[in-house]
Amino acid sequence: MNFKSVLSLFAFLLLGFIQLVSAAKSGTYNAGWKVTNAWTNTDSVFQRETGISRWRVNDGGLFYTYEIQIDVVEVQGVIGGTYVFYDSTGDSYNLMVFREGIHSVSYNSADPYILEVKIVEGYSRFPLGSWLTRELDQSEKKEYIDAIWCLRHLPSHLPSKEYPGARDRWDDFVVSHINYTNVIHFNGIFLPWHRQYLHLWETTLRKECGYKGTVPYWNWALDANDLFSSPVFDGTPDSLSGNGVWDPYQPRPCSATGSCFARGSGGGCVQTGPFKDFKVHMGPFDNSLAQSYAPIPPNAFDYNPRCLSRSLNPYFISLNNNQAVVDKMLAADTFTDFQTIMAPSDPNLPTAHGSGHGTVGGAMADFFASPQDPSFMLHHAMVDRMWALWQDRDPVNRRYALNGTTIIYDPPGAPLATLDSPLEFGVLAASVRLGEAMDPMAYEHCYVYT
Ligand SMILES: [Cu+2]
Repeated sequence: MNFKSVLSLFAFLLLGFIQLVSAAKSGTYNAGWKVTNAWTNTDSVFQRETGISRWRVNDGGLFYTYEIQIDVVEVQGVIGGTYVFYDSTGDSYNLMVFREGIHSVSYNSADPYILEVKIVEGYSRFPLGSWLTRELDQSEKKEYIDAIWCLRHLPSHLPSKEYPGARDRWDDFVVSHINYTNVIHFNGIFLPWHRQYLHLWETTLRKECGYKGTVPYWNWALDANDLFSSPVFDGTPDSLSGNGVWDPYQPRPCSATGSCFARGSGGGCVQTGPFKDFKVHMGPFDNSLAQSYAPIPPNAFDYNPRCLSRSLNPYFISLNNNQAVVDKMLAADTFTDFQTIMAPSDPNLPTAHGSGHGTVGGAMADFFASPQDPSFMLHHAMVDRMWALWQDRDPVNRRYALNGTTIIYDPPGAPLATLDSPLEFGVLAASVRLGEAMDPMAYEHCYVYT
């Protein structure tokens, strides 16, 4: 054994040792932390189970800030975990942990005494630009924006002869969505397919772009009354760019079956924010091509580079994505009632999902190629969040609740969606069973929403 291999054996043993002692256990633990400014050690059992060795709290007037020393990097084998702190009023505060060291969590509370700590294995998806719960800070927003730009600079995995429009890794996601549009919307496949798709996007950002965070979600309800001030679309460097410039000739938006709505406020190219020079490569598609049993549109993957267009449209968001709609959706008794508000099989009904696309307009309203807009994944993270929160309210009855078919608009006689229906993603990943995308904490999934 030479010196180098002795060294690597030593490193291996050391690594094994660190992993052995550094796994905290998922679960809920009594804390009973008094509000004190002095560093206070936890007892040895608490420390072993949670990885938290000491804490203190600063009373900052408006906010209390807990500083917590965490000596774990793993929660049951997954790198990263979410710690949820419950105060004595029942409010909770989340902390996502990727690294050992001192972490801080700030909040305002009528009674900041921490009663319990819950540890959840895996990642938490946080909102972008929400100030009500925890929001991404400036550097985290920049990390997400940089990570998705990174996909633009990685080569496509598709053959350029058959897919001339697929110029980079981002486009691989666009191609997958175009390919399956007629079998993954307005049906029983919709929610699980897009959950798995988000997961593939998130893991690709991590594996190929070194991204450490999660896909943020766009909390529409916070923007429903003032879309133009949305931190997601206000055009600042931390946003996902702003509105498109005014195009007087932009037609009114219409559904696939011909219902038309008020036009948006832009229609032209996005000229502000981090995506002002962003190019979309495929489409545009006529939404009427989305039909039951229809083939993929002709020349679907042709290269047609142009600017990112948008047409922010307050009409949709104010009606169908406001807090009352969110509350009603979460209070739905049955999956059918939930889907009636989120995404029923009839494309002419007002829906939260469709209205999110209509609110952004332009490329985001292109039924086939909407993942070309950087806000697509944030909108779908919110759709997924609504579904996950609704499921969590009654997991026994709702975790595997399904309805609908495997064909767009659920035409009579179409095969029903079941837990064994395959979800296909083309070049992005091998297919999975639909049942593998029903639980955010099972199979490949491991995340919670704030
Ligand atoms: Cu979609």
